[in-house]
Formats: sequence, structure tokens, C-alpha cells
Amino acid sequence: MLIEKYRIQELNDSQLSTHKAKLSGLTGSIANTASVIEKLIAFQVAIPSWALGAGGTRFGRFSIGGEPRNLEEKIEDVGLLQALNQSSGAISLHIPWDIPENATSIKALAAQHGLRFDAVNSNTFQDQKGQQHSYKFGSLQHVDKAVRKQAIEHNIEVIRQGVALGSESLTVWLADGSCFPGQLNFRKAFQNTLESLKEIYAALPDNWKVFVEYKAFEPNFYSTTVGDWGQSLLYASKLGPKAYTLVDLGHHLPNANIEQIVSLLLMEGKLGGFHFNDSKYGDDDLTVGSINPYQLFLIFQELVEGMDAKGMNHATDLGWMIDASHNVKDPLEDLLQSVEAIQLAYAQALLVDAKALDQARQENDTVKAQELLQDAYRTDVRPLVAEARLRAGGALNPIGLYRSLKVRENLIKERGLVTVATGL
Ligand code: PSV
Ligand code: MN
Repeated sequence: MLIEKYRIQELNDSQLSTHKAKLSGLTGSIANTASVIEKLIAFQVAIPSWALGAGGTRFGRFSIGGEPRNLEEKIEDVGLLQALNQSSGAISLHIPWDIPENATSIKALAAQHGLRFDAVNSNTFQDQKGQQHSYKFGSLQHVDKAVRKQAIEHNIEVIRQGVALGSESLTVWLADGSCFPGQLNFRKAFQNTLESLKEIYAALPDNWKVFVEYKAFEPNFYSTTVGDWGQSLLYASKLGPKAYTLVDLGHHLPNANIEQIVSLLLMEGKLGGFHFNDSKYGDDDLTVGSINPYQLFLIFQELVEGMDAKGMNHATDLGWMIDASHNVKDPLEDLLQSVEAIQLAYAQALLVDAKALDQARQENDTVKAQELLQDAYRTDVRPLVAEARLRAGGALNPIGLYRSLKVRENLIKERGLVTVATGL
């Protein structure tokens, strides 16, 4: 299904005067709204190819119908999101869930929808059909060199696929670790992993980055070989300048101070990118901003402050990706909500009076510092985000338009009720 421009225009026109009234309230009271809107227009969030179908848990999966049956349909779905919000201009693929049979035509299809390819993801956490060695006891950490070699070669193949698509980064997430005390020699597991990563690193093209994603637990429940930001940073530092840490918001132990982690990784020049999601208990992969939007804002506040301190480009110097998927919402509506939550947190962070905050800190004025942050956080910036969408050619109200155009119903008509997207 394609969304014609005039349908977007029609709905926007009917909502324009209410929108403009809300917007003028903000532009009248906040000085830097013009630059916030410009930055929002430039800011694009990559959609993970594995989030376009219904998610599931190990207890079950409930199909929503009209799910994309192949890579082409996944790209069409991200194209729909992009048409609606003009902020989802990239897609992150997972290999081998999404092997492009013809990279040139896939690249052209993506370009037709205004999309580029963000990081490609390798997968050595599942065994694939016909695979010689099993990853049951790990991949890059494995005690058997032959297993490590197979996992290294897979990652190099993923880089090759990514190059053909115009991607410029590889995300490595390892399920490697152990389930029971005694199972693993921690040092040997680390060293094997590092040696393996070095071989993958050596295969990176000059303009590429590798992101080392950490996760505290699951599927291993005693130790994880890239278990936290410290371990990821160790690998990234030992590997070299093209290696960075990737922060997935759901991959921490409860109550971790993620914003502090972000700040220090940025300071070290080792923050590569994000997997955004939200969680209450563990790696819940819920809609971004659905549980703890204040934490998301605090993370963005550190990002804006830290990136500005280094003169970085907000839109392009880090990888901005979503990694969320669950059982009950229409995945496309869910992704529209996630992208909007990210933009809201970013816009609020851009409103923080950095000079005044610095001054308050200098004077140990804790109350003032909190007021400054919460002033920004409690500002309703939805009109700014909507205005950015409007100027970029998107919808003032993407979910409203999605529903009024009956996009899901149309996708079900085109693709059928019982479809299963490739992925987990
Ligand atoms: C693992 O939990 C993870 O966060 C990694 O990023 C994977 O690539 C993704 O989820 C999908 O399984
Ligand atoms: Mn992730």
C-alpha cells in the first residue's frame, strides 16, 4: 500500500488551524523553537526489520494480520512509516532473517521510499538450517576454534551484505555467556571473544563502524560475555577507533543509571549508537517512552550536552535505532509511537537552558538544577514535533491518518490474515 501525498495534505489541512494555535503558544514563550524544529527535521530514527511483524514471547505469539512476508514488504512498511512521519528514514536489517537476494534492487526499492540502510546485525545466537557447528555453548567465545571461525565468517558475510546495501556499520550482539557457575572460564571466554572480534574488525571497510552491544542477562542467566558497558568498552577500546559501544535501553540491571553511562561513553568517544525501547522489569522491548519517559529525556539531555561539547552532529554522528517489539499492538502504530517518543525527548532536551544549568551546578544549587531540567521536561513539545513533520511533508497526526486510511485493513487485504514476518 502506498499513501498518496494528497491524503496527507487533506488531513493536515483539516487540523491546521488548531495546530497553528498550539504552536504559536510555544513559539511565543520559547526562544529557540526555530532551531529545534530544524534539528527535528534532520533527525531520523532507524526502524528494525524485526519489529514489523507481531512480536511474541516464549509463551506464544498472536498474529495481527497483513504482516510483511519478505524483505520487500518490510521495506514497504518502513516506507509507510516514513510517509507518515518523515522521521523513519532508515532501516536496520538482521541477517539471516533478511537476506537480500538482489542487493541492487533492494537498495533501489528502499531509495524509492526515501530510506537508507542503517547498521546491519549479525546473528550467532540461533542455529540456522544446514549450519555445521552449533552455537549452543556460544559463538565468538566458544572453546572450539571451528565454531568461532564459523561465527567470524558469518559476521564478515554480514559486512559484505551491508556494503552492497550502502550500510556503514555492523552491530554485534552476542548471546554468549554461561548458565551455571563453573561452566566457563571468564578470562578465556573474554579472550576468545576479543580475538574473534579482532578478525571481524579487520574485515571492516575504512568508513565502517562496529557496534558492540552489551546485555546483562538472557539467554544466559549466570554470566554474559559482553554483559555491561564496562565489558563492551573494554572490547571497543582494545579493537580500535572503528569500534564503539551500543546502548540498548533494556539491557541493564534494574535501576541502572543509563544517562550516566551515556555521558561517560560519549566523553570517551566510544558511544556508537542506541537501541531504543522501554521496560519495567527486564529486556521487555516495550514501546519507547511508554514506561519511563523521564529517563528517556534525561538520556537525551546527556546526549545533547555531551554531543555539543564535542561538536558532534546530532543527526548523523550516532546510530539511532529502535529495538522494540511485543505482543499486543499493531507494530506500525507502535513504531509511530516509539519514533514520536524519541523526538519528544530530543526536543525537550534541546530546550534545557545549558548555561543556567551549568551555573546552578557551579553554585551547588540542586533545587535550581532540578527546576531547569523539569521546566524542559514538563513543556508540551508536541506542537514542535508536529510542525517538524508538517514542514518535512509528513502528517500532523500520523496515527490518526494511519487509522483513517485503514492501513492495517488494506495490508490484510493485500497480504492475508495469516502471515508471519521472518525474525524471532
Ligand atoms: C537482543 O536482546 C537484542 O537486543 C539484539 O539487539 C538483537 O539483535 C535484537 O535484540 C533482536 O533479537
Ligand atoms: Mn538490541
